[in-house]
Amino acid sequence: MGRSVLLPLSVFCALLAICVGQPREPSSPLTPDRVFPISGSNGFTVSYTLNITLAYGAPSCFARPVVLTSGVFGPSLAVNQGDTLRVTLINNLPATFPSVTDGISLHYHGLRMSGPAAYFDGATYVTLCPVAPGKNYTYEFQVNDPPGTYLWHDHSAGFKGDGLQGALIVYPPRLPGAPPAFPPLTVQDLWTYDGEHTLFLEDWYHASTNSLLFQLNMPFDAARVTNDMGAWSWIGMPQAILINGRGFYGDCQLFPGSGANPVPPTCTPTTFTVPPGRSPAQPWASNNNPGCTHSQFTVESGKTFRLRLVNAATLVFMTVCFERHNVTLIAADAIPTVPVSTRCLDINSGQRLDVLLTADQPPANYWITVAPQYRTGAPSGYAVLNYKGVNASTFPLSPAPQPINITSWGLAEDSLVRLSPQLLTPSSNPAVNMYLTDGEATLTPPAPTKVVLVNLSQPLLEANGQLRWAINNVAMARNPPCTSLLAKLQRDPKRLKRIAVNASAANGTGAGPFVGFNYVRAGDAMTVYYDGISPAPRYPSVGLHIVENAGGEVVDLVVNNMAANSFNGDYRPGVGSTRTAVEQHPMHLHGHRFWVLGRGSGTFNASAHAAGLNTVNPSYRDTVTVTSNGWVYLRFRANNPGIWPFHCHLLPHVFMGQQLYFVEDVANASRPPSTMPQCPASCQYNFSPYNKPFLRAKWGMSGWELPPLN
Ligand SMILES: *[C@@H]1O[C@H](CO)[C@@H](O)[C@H](O)[C@H]1NC(C)=O
Ligand SMILES: *[C@@H]1O[C@H](CO)[C@@H](O)[C@H](O)[C@H]1NC(C)=O
Ligand SMILES: *[C@@H]1O[C@H](CO)[C@@H](O)[C@H](O)[C@H]1NC(C)=O
Ligand SMILES: *[C@@H]1O[C@H](CO)[C@@H](O)[C@H](O)[C@H]1NC(C)=O
Ligand SMILES: *[C@@H]1O[C@H](CO)[C@@H](O)[C@H](O)[C@H]1NC(C)=O
Ligand SMILES: *[C@@H]1O[C@H](CO)[C@@H](O)[C@H](O)[C@H]1NC(C)=O
Ligand SMILES: *[C@@H]1O[C@H](CO)[C@@H](O)[C@H](O)[C@H]1NC(C)=O
Ligand SMILES: *[C@@H]1O[C@H](CO)[C@@H](O)[C@H](O)[C@H]1NC(C)=O
Ligand SMILES: *[C@@H]1O[C@H](CO)[C@@H](O)[C@H](O)[C@H]1NC(C)=O
Ligand SMILES: CC(=O)N[C@H]1CO[C@H](CO)[C@@H](O)[C@@H]1O
Ligand SMILES: [Cu+2]
Repeated sequence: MGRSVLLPLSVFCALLAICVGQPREPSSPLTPDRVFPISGSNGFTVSYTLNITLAYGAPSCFARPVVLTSGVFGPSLAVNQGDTLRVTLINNLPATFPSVTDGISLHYHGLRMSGPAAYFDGATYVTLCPVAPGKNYTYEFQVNDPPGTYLWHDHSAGFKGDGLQGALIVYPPRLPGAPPAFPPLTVQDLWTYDGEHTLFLEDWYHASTNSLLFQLNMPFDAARVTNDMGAWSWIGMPQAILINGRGFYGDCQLFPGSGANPVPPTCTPTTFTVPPGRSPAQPWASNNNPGCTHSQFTVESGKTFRLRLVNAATLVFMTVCFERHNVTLIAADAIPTVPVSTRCLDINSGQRLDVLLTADQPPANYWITVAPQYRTGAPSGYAVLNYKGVNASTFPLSPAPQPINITSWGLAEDSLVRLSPQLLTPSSNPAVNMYLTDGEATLTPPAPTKVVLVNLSQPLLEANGQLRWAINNVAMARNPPCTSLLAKLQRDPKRLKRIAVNASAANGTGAGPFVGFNYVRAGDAMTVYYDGISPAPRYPSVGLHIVENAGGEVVDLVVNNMAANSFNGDYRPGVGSTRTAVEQHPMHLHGHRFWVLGRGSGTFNASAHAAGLNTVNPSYRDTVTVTSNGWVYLRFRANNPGIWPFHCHLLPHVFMGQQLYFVEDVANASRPPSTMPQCPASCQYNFSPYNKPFLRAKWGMSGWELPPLN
């Protein structure tokens, strides 16, 4: 019987005077650096109403349409462990905004979402249908996850790249029987610190995310471009890195190009052009916004602060550096680690790192630099670490650190991220036990019961010349089928297995026009490749890629990151054999945390690599980087009935098919919630042809940054 605290964001806006009110143009909807503590405890319900609207904002100093959440750009949500989180989502996006008819669906990244919560995990059509424009829906579930730093974001269309995301912080449980207090009295954490800041890191484009993503469906093979099909176009580099909703695009004058700062950061407003298709008549297509600024994080001399780093990027891998301050890593994806003292940390999209920073340098302003990695030409981000008493508006006296001189971690540094020893032996300490929420006495990896091997590649579909990302040669459309798959399988667990197509049946010859394109089995709207029923397809295929886990299995998941054209991945004579590129992927698993037993280069080879796996104190997290041409060896317990996507967290990559679903013990899944969002009459999946008639029909002539249609 919990008491309920209703916390509309607008109340916090009023209290803290940090949110924007009525959107105006040009305006700068800012993500405040704020983590608001919420009075809640076991048995408490914490409610948020998230009113999703479109406004004009200039987080990077360039005004464009942005998605706001109750008037705020990317607000943080917070609960105490054991609280029930109730989120009422109201979709007030205009029906003409690109892809908004696909609806909104919220994912709570890193949370286990077990039992009835499985339906609120947010991968559209896997768990629930999305919330259509003009509709609302309430997600409600208990949060029993380890205290730490998580994030929430849209998991339907591309809206998270337009601002529909924020940090999600789980605080320790409230002390049982403690009197009401604000902030609540909680179980003592493993660390003590004097204050905290959240650094929410994003990359930011000046065109809406869906208008960029949809061009990935046009033919990559130039020979397939017809009068009615535009050519494939990569989303390109972001225009800015945002730190708590503030970036430096157009502010190059802050970095004088000579003297103290010989190499200005990449921010080149002179080369910026109005995005294709955006009407020059739209008034916000202007360049500089003099009101914009950078984020500042104030610390007090001699005190220690917890910094919560969240990489919520669409694309960019980041290295975060602190000028003249080493920070101590204390947690990765919320799980406590062996402390590591370092000046810079690597953080990939979907990952979170918690660090302690002690303000032990002479009082001044210092740079916090976010350097992009693996994407030459991507911009960098800057914020200021400000000592209290020092004018926060002045820049540090030292030149801004140059991203080109900031190197990413190698595998050796990365292997320093290890489980804290406190979690490896049974304990009666409540501060330790609040991290042991996955049903185990310790976080020591158990012995495996099965191995799943998957290969990543980037095939070109012969049917239509589309470029895809595939796992075991299967590229998966993002939104199949047009209903809640989990509700369907809960009623009929064997359904997918019954309709599964033996993958070898979709292999083709490599010569015909339809190789690898939506081989549809009569009577069902999708192709299903069921791991274990047959070998992986010999030729690139499109369909559902399912791996079934029985309850209680311990799954070893080995991922090889292979050349683009592996597995007959490019049919073009001559050209195809040269398309051997690889790139890194941050792979995220829903509903679980996994042990990262090992990483290396090349493909995993048991006789060479098995002995080197760390089964003693590997990191335990939910998002891991698979390096270019590398492998990663993961282990997780299949103890969470539901359907759990395993996918790359780079939005264009998952859009192009880089995911599979673990169908786990669905016979033991909970029944669906009593109310579910209404599913659309028909669903348009992201592997549609996206020719000009389709685009016109989908968006009309709304003028929202469509590619030119002629
Ligand atoms: C949502 O925000 C819009 C725009 O500010 C406003 O018109 C509408 O009344 C809000 N809806 C709710 C339920 O608060
Ligand atoms: C949600 O939608 C229902 C049905 O249209 C409506 O009655 C209710 O007022 C809406 N709630 C909010 C918070 O907008
Ligand atoms: C600071 O971090 C660097 C690595 O970035 C490390 O080599 C050095 O030992 C650290 N210094 C201290 C005092 O821990
Ligand atoms: C702080 O610095 C800004 C920018 O240099 C300046 O405009 C402002 O006057 C300074 N404030 C104080 C209190 O010195
Ligand atoms: C970056 O590194 C290069 C070569 O190591 C050096 O010449 C240059 O001064 C460095 N630049 C900065 C801004 O530190
Ligand atoms: C993955 O690649 C490895 C190395 O080439 C190969 O041995 C294995 O058969 C492949 N697995 C699948 C499912 O394609
Ligand atoms: C797939 O192959 C297996 C073994 O060859 C066979 O038993 C099964 O009937 C096939 N399933 C389908 C759907 O073709
Ligand atoms: C795997 O490793 C063993 C032992 O190092 C080596 O003999 C073998 O050639 C390797 N296999 C492949 C496919 O590279
Ligand atoms: C459901 O879970 C129980 C125990 O948790 C297990 O014994 C049973 O096999 C599971 N059912 C299925 C269909 O996997
Ligand atoms: C659809 C198709 O071409 N299927 C072929 C896949 O490969 C097997 C074995 O080579 C053939 O028997 C199928 O006809
Ligand atoms: Cu990827």
